[in-house]
Amino acid sequence: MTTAVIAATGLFTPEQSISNTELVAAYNAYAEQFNADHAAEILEGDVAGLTPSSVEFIEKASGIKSRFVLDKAGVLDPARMAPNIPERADEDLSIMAEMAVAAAREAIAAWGKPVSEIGAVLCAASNMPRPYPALSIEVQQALGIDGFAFDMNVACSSATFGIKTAADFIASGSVKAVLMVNPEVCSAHLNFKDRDSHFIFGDVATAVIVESADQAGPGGWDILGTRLKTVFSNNIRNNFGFLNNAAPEGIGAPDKLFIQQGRKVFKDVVPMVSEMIIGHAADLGIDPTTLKRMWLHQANINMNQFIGRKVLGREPTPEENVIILDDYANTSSAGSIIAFHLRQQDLAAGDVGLICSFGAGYSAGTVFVRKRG
Ligand code: CO8
Repeated sequence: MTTAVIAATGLFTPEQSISNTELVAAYNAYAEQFNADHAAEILEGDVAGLTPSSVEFIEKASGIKSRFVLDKAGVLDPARMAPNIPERADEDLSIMAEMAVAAAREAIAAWGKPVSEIGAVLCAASNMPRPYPALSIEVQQALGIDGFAFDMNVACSSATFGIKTAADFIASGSVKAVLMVNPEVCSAHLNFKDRDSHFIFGDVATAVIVESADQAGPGGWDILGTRLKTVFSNNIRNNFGFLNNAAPEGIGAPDKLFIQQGRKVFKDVVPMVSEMIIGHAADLGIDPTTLKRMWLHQANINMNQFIGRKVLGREPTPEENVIILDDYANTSSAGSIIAFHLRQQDLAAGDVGLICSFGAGYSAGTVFVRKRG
């Protein structure tokens, strides 16, 4: 069986960002206006008044301080509370393909090989802009890649599912190299009018090149093992879809955006992921306490610290358990890949680390990697 290597990664970060202070000011202005507009109904008890959001709560509950977005003005406009991302003509590169291509170009440059060596493109992300043509095929075309492409969606776990799919293609001999991209425009699916979740997500794109070990040059990371798990749950859900057009209630209800029972997610997912990591490590003959680095999904700092402690059996150092969600917020599938992309250069050949995702579905993926010489 041919083993696979993570040969290169790339990252696209939007230029605009929103601090917690800016986000909370916009939400509170919206809430104040809502309460003024509904003063009589609120007094009668027919409508629930909105309570202000707070910077202190957001930072303590999530660890998030800031998030990158495609459109700051729309999100911070209390009369809009959503990004304004103009639709593009069908002939033009779509915004998500543009983000993915930018991340992919960085990965391809780092890889240093021609795109003719790539046999497949996977677009693995939480939300696709349309059912068809597949976004991955648009990216494939924009980069001039032959072969085939398809989209896959496993919410926040999409990237690890994509890496495993790529590694399995390589193991079976289908292709020699795969480009996987993770464009995430989470701001377009987040309900900025919902105090409980308005702070959670940001926009970004990542790219990963997975290549056959028998042709890979020096550098990169050997994939030692991949494991996936899914367990159905309604605790994170988004009902947006083409059937909304056919339903009497139509598009635009709050459940057509991201909704979650955050506490339940926390309680269900932390033990599931900790056990999965420890079990997978044991099956690979890896002592998890010796892991040099963990690049976990970036949803919530308390969640990551809990999982880190469970896996390492002690308090991990900030170097061991990488946190980038303070700057990026939750970027769904891209989070663990941003962490991996930004915080790996200092490790030595032979060091073993873990890329791990978890999220809606529920879904979780573990990818153990060893730095190559
Ligand atoms: N400001 C001030 N107070 C607040 C706020 C706020 N913004 N929000 C809530 N509060 C209050 C609540 O009202 C509550 O008050 P009280 O005790 O008086 O009732 C109190 O704070 C505590 O509220 P919670 O119990 O909700 O707070 P938590 O400590 O549980 O923290 C979190 C909330 C941060 C959401 C936390 O539960 C969490 O992070 N959970 C895990 C979430 C997670 O990982 N979800 C995965 C989502 S990722 C995914 O897979 C989806 C993919 C789709 C991506 C694209 C979509 C955009």
